[in-house]
Amino acid sequence: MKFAHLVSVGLFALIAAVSPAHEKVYTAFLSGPAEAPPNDSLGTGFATVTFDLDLFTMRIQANFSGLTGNVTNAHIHAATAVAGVGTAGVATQTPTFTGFPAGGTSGTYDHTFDMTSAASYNAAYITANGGTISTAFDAFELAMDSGKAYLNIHSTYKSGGEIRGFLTPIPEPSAYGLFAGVAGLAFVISRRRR
Ligand SMILES: [Cu+2]
Repeated sequence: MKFAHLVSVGLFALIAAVSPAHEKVYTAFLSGPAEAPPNDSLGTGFATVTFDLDLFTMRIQANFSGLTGNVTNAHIHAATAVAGVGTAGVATQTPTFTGFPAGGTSGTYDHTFDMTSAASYNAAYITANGGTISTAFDAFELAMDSGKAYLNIHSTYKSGGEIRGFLTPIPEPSAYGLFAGVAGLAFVISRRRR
């Protein structure tokens, strides 16, 4: 085996060892004008949702501030008919995410849900999407991938939702970039050794 081959095999092994779990990440900015119908809330928020498709978990990280009303509940609605607009029923745990900060106008949240548990879904969502947790998760993932799911924070000011945002997928780190880098390094090493 040539030295350059050894280097590339070693780098590939290193990349495999350090590459993250099989994750999909989605983010959303939350606001009143993004609600349906839009409202005049000056509150804002940001949410990050991470699926771990090896562990079948969903981590929800959110922060929000400046709401007009006090938070009553929060969850993800899906799937709207068209990406980025309209309304849909609740897909995730009802009436609200476990431990979501209620009663105030600001807060932070970080919780990981077991998506193999029926409790992580709205029961009606499972029923409407194939009747099993597996089919419900597939439908939910598709809705998230296609921009048809939104995180909604309800409050005493707007019971239908004071701030919300449609979750959109964050592109995964480019595997091609890593491959190109390794191939380029191997090429340079092989030339230097000629
Ligand atoms: Cu809601």
